[in-house]
Amino acid sequence: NKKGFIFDLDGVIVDTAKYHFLAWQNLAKSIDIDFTHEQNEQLKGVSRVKSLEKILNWGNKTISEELFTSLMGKKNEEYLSFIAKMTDEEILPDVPRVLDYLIEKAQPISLGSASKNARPILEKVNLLSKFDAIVDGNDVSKAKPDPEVFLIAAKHLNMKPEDCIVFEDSVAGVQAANTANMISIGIGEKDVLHEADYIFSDFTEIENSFIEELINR
Ligand code: B16
Ligand code: MG
Repeated sequence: NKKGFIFDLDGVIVDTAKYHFLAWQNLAKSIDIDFTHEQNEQLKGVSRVKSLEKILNWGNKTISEELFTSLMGKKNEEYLSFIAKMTDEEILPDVPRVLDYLIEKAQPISLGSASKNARPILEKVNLLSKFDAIVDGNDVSKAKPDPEVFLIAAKHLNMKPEDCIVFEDSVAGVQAANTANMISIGIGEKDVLHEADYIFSDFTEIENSFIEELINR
């Protein structure tokens, strides 16, 4: 038995949301916009362009295209400077255990992330080699909740969408998985991710016996 296992990156494999937050906060400050932790929550799973559009909207600001492009570049530069210092200690609890169990059971594994920085991050935390396919922000034209990223991942794994299982921490990502006709597993809070087929706080709650059930579904 084989299933396609698809993992989101930020908030599922590593907690890079804190770095996105710092970089967006500094950017907002530089153009006199207040940016809160609650607002940052709403940027989870949202692409870089869409995130900046939202921040400008919240701050009631319109800016020139040139400034928009330069702010995006600055945000990413600062974000990359945080990423550069990452180590495998920043992998979220029990993620390696689940990945290794899937590898032991010869299950195909893909990344399905909105981030354009997915590869360097996986390299930094030494997980790149565990994936059979990487689908990220460089491969898609439509952002989550559009199912494109997960459908491309299924194709790369040679699996039918209904035989794929998605791990996601964002509402948009859970919706994308559901629309793709995949099994959605929310990683995070029950009241936020209630649309998911299954919800866990983190991977420490996901036992190998549950993975085994998913494989044999
Ligand atoms: P980048 P995911 C998403 O990654 C993040 O959750 C989101 O906050 C970020 O804006 C987006 O990637 C784009 O990231 O600026 O690195 O291209 O959760 O889909 O893995
Ligand atoms: Mg995420």
